[in-house]
Amino acid sequence: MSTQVSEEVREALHEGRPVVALESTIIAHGLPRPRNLTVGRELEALVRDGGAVPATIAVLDGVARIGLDEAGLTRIAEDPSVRKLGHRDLAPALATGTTGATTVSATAWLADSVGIRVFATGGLGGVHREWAETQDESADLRLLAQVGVTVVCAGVKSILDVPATLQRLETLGVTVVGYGTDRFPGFYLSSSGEPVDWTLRTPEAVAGVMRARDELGGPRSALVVGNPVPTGQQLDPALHDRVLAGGLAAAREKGITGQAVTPFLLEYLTVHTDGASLEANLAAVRGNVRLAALVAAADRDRP
Ligand code: PSU
Ligand code: MN
Repeated sequence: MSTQVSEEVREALHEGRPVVALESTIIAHGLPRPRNLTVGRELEALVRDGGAVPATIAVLDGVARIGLDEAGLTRIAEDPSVRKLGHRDLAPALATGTTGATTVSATAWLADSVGIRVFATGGLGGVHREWAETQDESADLRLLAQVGVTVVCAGVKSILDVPATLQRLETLGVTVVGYGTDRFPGFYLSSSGEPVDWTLRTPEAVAGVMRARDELGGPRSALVVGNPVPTGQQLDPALHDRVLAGGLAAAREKGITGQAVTPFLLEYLTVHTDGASLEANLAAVRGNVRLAALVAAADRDRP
């Protein structure tokens, strides 16, 4: 079969225990080696600490795996030939026996297809700042308009055009809430400065929205929970703006396009902030994974 759910995840789903999906592109293409493998393991441990079962998702030799074992996770982290797979890449990857890491769009799709309701990541893809020239908008957005998962994220990556991305999410009918904030988080920064229409303050409140959506029925779309990185752990906003401007200019100069843009900018920021952006990124992801586990547990506890 082209999709394989690990035994642990399958049993948890069957017994109605909480499961949290984790994406693998952040491991393969979003974080530097060898730290990425440590982080991959740490994120799974954080899900377990929160009382849920982690389901890291990737494609290994043409098989979509929901729940990776240690060997699978190591391969995704260490093998430089691992491809980056968006949702549209899944069928060709499966048909050709390819190994690849899944982005938010591919992970959300696969998670949803096996009944996983909660997913944690760092920051969503979105509308790129050069959209008028390149029409580069992450496939994450449109896919999130089609699956019923709850995505806990620290907003969208601040390398993007945040207001345009929020506008697209509105157009696509994707529900966006702030967790403990009335501002949309700014990934490396606690706030993007942009407002959100709804604020929720507890995992139970998020689970309540999930339940209300289930009861409403109608077209499926994701619930985006914007969970800010704690202000004490955010990247210095002035440093962020300065280095990001340099990174965008470098990407333009080098003619970096398509799937390569996001990994290029993430790495540029890590190098040119002496690793400070990486620490902020990790703090954001850890917070999201912890919250996702609590939300998944609250969702399972519902009356
Ligand atoms: N969040 C992170 N690091 C990442 C990503 C998200 O903290 O590397 C990845 C996600 O997999 C997301 C992808 O789906 O970047 C977006 O890439 P693109 O802009 O090419 O769609
Ligand atoms: Mn893109």
